[in-house]
Amino acid sequence: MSAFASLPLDPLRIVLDAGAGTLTPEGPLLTRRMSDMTGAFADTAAWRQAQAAGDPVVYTVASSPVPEENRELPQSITTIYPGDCGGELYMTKGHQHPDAQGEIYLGLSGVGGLLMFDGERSHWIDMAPGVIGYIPPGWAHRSVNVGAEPYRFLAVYPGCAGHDYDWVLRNGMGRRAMRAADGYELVPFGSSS
Ligand code: M6P
Ligand code: ZN
Repeated sequence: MSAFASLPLDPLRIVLDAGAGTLTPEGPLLTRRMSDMTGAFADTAAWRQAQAAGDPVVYTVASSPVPEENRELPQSITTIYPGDCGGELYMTKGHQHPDAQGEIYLGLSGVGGLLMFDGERSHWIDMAPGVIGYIPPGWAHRSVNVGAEPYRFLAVYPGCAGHDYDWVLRNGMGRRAMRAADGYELVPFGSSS
């Protein structure tokens, strides 16, 4: 259970600032550094080196106060910074919903990709401001910054969905997004070149 007020929440007016990447009123703010990305990047030597060289922030997640509770509909803004680790573009850890539920992402600024994997098939959606990426139930999802500016998107998801990170560590994501001369290149998950 979350630390928030008893259910149901009262109606709420929430202001989205796409430039600042904030939702007001604010809920929890999560900061994920390189050291929080265990098992995510293929090149573990580059991953260790990045931790030693300042442990940079890879992405942040700013949430509204709507709690992750059954029947609620939480929202968050994720900001993924530009960069790569051993050529693999900065990305979220990625997760599967233990309670198979859909989710939508809306691109706010920068350019990115929404990588989905159902255990057999992978699917990539190019994301930009104004693009909605729909994640159907049963598809694990990871977001990637493919540009030179921060990539930022709004997520809206059922509060009962949950986050299973081990699923991604066990099953992978089907493909990896690598830096390429003309932006990015998707390669098989087992390969990093
Ligand atoms: C989006 C939503 C959140 C998620 C966040 C970061 O904002 O899907 O539920 O937490 O992205 O992704 P991850 O949890 O995989 O690090
Ligand atoms: Zn999700």
